[in-house]
Amino acid sequence: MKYFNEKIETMSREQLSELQSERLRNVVKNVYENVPYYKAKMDAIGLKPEDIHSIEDISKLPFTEKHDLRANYPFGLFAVPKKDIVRLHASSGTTGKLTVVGYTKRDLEDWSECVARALVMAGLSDEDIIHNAYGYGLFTGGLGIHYGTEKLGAAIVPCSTGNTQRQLMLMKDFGATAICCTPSYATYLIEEIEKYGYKKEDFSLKTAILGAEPWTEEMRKRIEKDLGVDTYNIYGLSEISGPGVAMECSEKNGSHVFEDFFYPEIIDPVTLEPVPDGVKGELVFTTLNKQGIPLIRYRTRDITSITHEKCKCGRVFARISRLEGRSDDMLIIRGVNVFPSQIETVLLKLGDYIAPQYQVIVDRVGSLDTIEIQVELKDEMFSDEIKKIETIQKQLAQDMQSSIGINAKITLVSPSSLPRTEGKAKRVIDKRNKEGILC
Ligand code: DLL
Repeated sequence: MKYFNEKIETMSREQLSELQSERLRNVVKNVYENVPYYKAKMDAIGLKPEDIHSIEDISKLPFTEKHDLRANYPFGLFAVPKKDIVRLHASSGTTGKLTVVGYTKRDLEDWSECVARALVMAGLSDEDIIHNAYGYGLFTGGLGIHYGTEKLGAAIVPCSTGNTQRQLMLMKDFGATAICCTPSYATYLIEEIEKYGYKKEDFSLKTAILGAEPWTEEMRKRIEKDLGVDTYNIYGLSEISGPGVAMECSEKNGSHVFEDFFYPEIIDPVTLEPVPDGVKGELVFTTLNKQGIPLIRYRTRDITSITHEKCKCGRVFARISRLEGRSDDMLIIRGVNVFPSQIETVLLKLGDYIAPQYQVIVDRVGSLDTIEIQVELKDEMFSDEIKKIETIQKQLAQDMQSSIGINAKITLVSPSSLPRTEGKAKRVIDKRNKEGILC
């Protein structure tokens, strides 16, 4: 099976553009008439729904931000009567109120369609058994993958998070052919496989669908080798739907955005102007078919670039590059901008010696920022002579300086000593902020 929905996924750019224009006109009219927040925002700039003729007019529309969702907590941005909402999800973030999203029956169908398309992009079909270790609950990961799998007709094992030993047993006994989880949970599973005396050959896994947090190509290589799977990057966010807003195809050269449902733009986060293809900026989405909570030009804070070049897989949809991180996760260390994913890239180049487990601690001493990177040694290195360990430490400090330009203290810690996670990893502790930014 090459496509889940060949007609849509391989339509021409012109047809797609027409569909987007028609849907944009509808969504703008809908929010103007049904969401007082949008009416007020459009009235304030003298914009009427009739001013939006085609998708090219999108830049006339105002942006929506996370704080707008919070300010309208819980249901203020919903565009349908409460009786039409059949599911609610929410994400917590690090501070403040929850961001709440509501779905109608059709929204859930569209979302499942996106996830089913995504699974097919990863080479899966109704023959597969999919072990789902994304959390079930208010987080969209678990239920999003669940219903997409059922839509595809594959079998879902709804494990959610927790009890890793039991998960391994089920994965082996049920012969799961694919796993869905965060990349950090995948690295944890690899450790646990060894710990419980299994070998990767005991499992039938061939594919891992990883996302919900930034991860690097170096991490991909590591997971593919140690788990013996082919990995695919899945992207999404609850405000827009959940997992399956964008997905990597077999070309693994960026992730296709399901543009018939979500219109992507990349803007300069300072000027708010669109940037050309290939240039990094902030990803912005307009939902084109959502009923529950349609969002206009939602600023995701995720930093990426986009290309509209035709992909060899035959899909029409534009591709976004691997996400470096969120603009709010960017650390500024003595004036140098650093994403945790850049640190990961440098660390994993010495992957023969260190495990893919690390934590970054940022602090301020006097008026100077300090950064400490704690990283675990591999088991076999731990008993090694001090001199060798010192060499690794020195090498990492030098690499951080030459690749990222930061003067970091490297602390090599013993295997399995850093906290593990079943969901999104908390890589950074920023002690400069009272509460600490966990990203
Ligand atoms: O993380 C939805 C999801 C579930 C995606 C399962 C993929 C798999 P939220 O909790 O709302 O939703 O968090 C959304 O997570 O804005 C990104 O910053 C980050 N994120 C999601 N996928 C990726 C990815 C889910 N593949 C936020 N790479 C987004 C990097 C990702 N960051």
